[in-house]
Amino acid sequence: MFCYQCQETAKNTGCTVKGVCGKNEVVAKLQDLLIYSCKGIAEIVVKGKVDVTAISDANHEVLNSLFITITNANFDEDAIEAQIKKMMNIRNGLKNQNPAVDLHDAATFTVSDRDGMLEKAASIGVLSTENEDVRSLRELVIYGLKGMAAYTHHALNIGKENDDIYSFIYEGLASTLNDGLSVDELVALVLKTGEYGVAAMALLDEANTSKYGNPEITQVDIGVRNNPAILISGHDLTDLEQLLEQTQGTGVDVYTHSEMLPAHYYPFFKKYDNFVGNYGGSWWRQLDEFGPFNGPILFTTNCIVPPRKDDIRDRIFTTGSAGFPGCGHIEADENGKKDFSAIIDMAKQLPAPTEIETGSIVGGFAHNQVFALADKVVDAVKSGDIKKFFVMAGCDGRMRSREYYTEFAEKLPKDTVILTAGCAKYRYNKLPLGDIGGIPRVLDAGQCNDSYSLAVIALKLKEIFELEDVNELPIAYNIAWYEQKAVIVLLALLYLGVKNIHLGPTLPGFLSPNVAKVLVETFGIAGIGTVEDDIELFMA
Ligand code: SF4
Ligand code: SF3
Repeated sequence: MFCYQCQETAKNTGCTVKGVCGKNEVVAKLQDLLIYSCKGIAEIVVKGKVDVTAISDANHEVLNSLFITITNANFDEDAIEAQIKKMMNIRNGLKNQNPAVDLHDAATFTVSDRDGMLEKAASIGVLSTENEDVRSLRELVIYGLKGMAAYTHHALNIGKENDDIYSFIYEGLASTLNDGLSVDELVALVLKTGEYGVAAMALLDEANTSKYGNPEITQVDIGVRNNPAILISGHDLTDLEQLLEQTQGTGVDVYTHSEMLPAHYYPFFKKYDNFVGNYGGSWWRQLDEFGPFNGPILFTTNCIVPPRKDDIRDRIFTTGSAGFPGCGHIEADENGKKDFSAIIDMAKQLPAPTEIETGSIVGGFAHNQVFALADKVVDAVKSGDIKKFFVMAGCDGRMRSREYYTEFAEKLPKDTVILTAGCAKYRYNKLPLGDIGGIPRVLDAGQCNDSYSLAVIALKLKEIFELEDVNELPIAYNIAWYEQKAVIVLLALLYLGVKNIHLGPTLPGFLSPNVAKVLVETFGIAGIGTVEDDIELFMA
């Protein structure tokens, strides 16, 4: 196996024996082949000039397949094998209807069983692209597409689609098979991926806010009540909605975990009185925190940490693109309805959660809420009460070096405000950082996709302050990344013209020295240093 798609990749060069995430060789290879089958479908669509509005099944399953391969989303060999077979059927059907000449092997290969899949996978993985710069750029596009697919999939679950995004996903996937593209053309493709990343995040924002209302300032309880309960993790709000509907009147409470926390900020979910609060911290603490939670846990997406067999595995369920062998998986019916009764029945048999912390956290500062406070914010900037904003969005992870972000938040001057989104927030969202004239010093917009809100806020401030360039604003970007959704967030920011983004705790292992150089020279991308040096640099 070879995988270097996430921040925790072994030695920052690549996992080759087993993933640091827990992904084994079989899963890694099957995921490679799943991506390869998506590339084959894309080749047929692009070369055959297929109308994407006529192939919704392919569109949806390509999203699902890309999502399955995101770090910590799906570890289930059987589920991935079944998905490969599904994609090959879709591919063969498309090929029959849209004959095109000169198709790449990805569009024509055949395998019939697991052994054949693993044998095929060995020759089509990341390392099959020999030139390290081409490989780096191709993978940068693929990882961006994975993040884009995840966000587009959530929007789809709410019934919102954008055919231009599908067209671009096919274009991007197919381009990674094209040996005729120059490095410059691949760099342009990377930026175009960012452009569609903006479109995907805008689509999801529209889907979420049209269905669930605009996030608003909310105090979220982090303690517990004395009822049996279900913990819901991941990013999919439609799963949460269905779970809340089905738990009404059962005596079972629902708590959010990790990236599901921002659901509390939406007006829609406030009507459920069994929607209690948030339990625990970010994803990588789950093996310690799921024990005392006592009840079942539902993963709607990443990040799953492989659970011990004898301990919490029986209480873990997955749905959607997520999966883990031996855990119950809840499938949707043809109308998207999911039956969570098995989880609810299990919850009723188990004790209430054990309290691991008390108090509350505040959030809900997505674009609409911040616009409502715009006068206050602008006044604070003009008076000098707020000197600088720090966008500290992205992912959290288990590396010790991420303590940097907690320390950075603690040591920032008191006249600065952190704008956050994604699970990166857990490094500082429970610190007593105070407020500036009633504006909290940590403004949480929501999930990682709500980084879109932070970009919208920046563009609005640029307009209010009548600036030419978004980089003239007193906003610094110190972003933490882990998986591929952070890659699309980064590419989206680059597309919007944001310069001098600092990315940590390490620069991606998949950036070759030459590609890293392009990003540094063109966009001012930099890594992180020490807290003191970085604060000095940012405040200068
Ligand atoms: Fe390694 Fe990350 Fe790939 Fe897992 S997802 S195998 S940790 S690079
Ligand atoms: Fe976190 Fe996995 Fe990326 Fe949506 S839950 S941000 S790491």
